[in-house]
Amino acid sequence: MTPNNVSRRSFIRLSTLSVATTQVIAAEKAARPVLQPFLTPDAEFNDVSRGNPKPHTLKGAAQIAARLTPETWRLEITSDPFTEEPHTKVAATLEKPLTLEGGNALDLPTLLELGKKHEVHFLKAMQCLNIDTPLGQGLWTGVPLREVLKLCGKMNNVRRIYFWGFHNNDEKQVFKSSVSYTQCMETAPGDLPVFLAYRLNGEPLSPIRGGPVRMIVPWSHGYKSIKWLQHIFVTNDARNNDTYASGNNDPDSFLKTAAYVDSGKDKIQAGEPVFLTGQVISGLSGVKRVEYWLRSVPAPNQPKLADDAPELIRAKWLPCELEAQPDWNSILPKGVKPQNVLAFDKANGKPTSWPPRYGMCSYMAALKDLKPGRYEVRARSVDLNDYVQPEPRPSQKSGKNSIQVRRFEVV
Ligand SMILES: Nc1nc2c(c(=O)[nH]1)N[C@H]1C(S)=C(S)[C@@H](COP(=O)(O)O)O[C@H]1N2
Ligand SMILES: [Mo]
Repeated sequence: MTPNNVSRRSFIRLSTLSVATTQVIAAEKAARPVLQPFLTPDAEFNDVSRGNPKPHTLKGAAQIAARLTPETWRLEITSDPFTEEPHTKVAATLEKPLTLEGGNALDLPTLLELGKKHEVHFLKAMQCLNIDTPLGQGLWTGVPLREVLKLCGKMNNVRRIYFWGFHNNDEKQVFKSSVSYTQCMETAPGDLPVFLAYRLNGEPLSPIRGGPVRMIVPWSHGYKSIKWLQHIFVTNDARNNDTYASGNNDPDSFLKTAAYVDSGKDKIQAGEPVFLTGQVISGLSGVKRVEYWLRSVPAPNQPKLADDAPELIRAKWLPCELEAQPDWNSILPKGVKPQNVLAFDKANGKPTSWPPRYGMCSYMAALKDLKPGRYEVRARSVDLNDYVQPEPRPSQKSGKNSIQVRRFEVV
């Protein structure tokens, strides 16, 4: 996939930028950087759904049979009888499993009722561990997993909690993920719980985004956020057997801090204003700044510089500007106060960091005084521990974060 999907770049939002507009020359005033919308409309997320047929394409009787309508949706919660020496001597148990067979599987009205007491709202950038474009960012609303598990009474000998969604009744299509018991039950101050989401940007979760109900694991790449959720399974097997583990990925990876570069025009008229734009995700280690490096390249097919090339490390990287925070009261869905969004300050109604924890925002830089010729521009993030992208985890198996580059020619 190429860096960034131009179809999503439909909003011109100079008004939210803190550019010193008085200083921009007349030519620059004519053109403005095009930024991604801060909240991605549901239909504009990039979709990486699996399944044959994909569950969200089911219609009518097939959708009802799959229990993927709000009326027919049911969630089962069961325990794993698994034991194995030497690590798993006893099996997990639930006092009151919820099953279709037992007639007590959880339905949507009951989940929404639970939401009246326990509802959480959280901004999250959805990003795949294997894709070099952020999929989108939403305000997700739902009920913490730990509150849902309480419906099953006492749990014993549970070390991991697995979840999966509708998979066409074909075991080969199961896509499952898990969190540890501790990750489900406890949340560090300022951190965020795993939850079952039923709304995105204030609207019921659509079929393509995983509705009626999807899991959201705030700190993780998308593979933990199971769509079309229908089954939760508690086990005493302490190993991580997520579907993504079989793809040689780190199945306990956290979102990585990384800057992503938007694509742009290949050819630019001399004198035309040029902006570098993109998005930066605030992963586990936060964002201190985003910086760019512009260089001229002699040949159109100049080989790509490695991310650890001495030239790149020694280069003069300049700061990019982060977009200003939006007006939260106008951007959040009706009825959601900024103070009530997790990771927002209760007193001032602003996120406790910018970009928000596990969220993203746009960045930009005006590239000035470009003479005719070929150029390359790169962006990289610097995290709150001063690690410069692609550090501290350059391995792609815990999330892509190679340094992205855009090439163009000034004619
Ligand atoms: N049931 C189910 N859930 C799933 C997947 C899937 O294939 N099936 N893919 C996961 C992966 S790998 C990612 S990156 C995200 C993508 O979420 P999106 O399609 O809403 O952008 O969904 C996750 N949830
Ligand atoms: Mo993914």
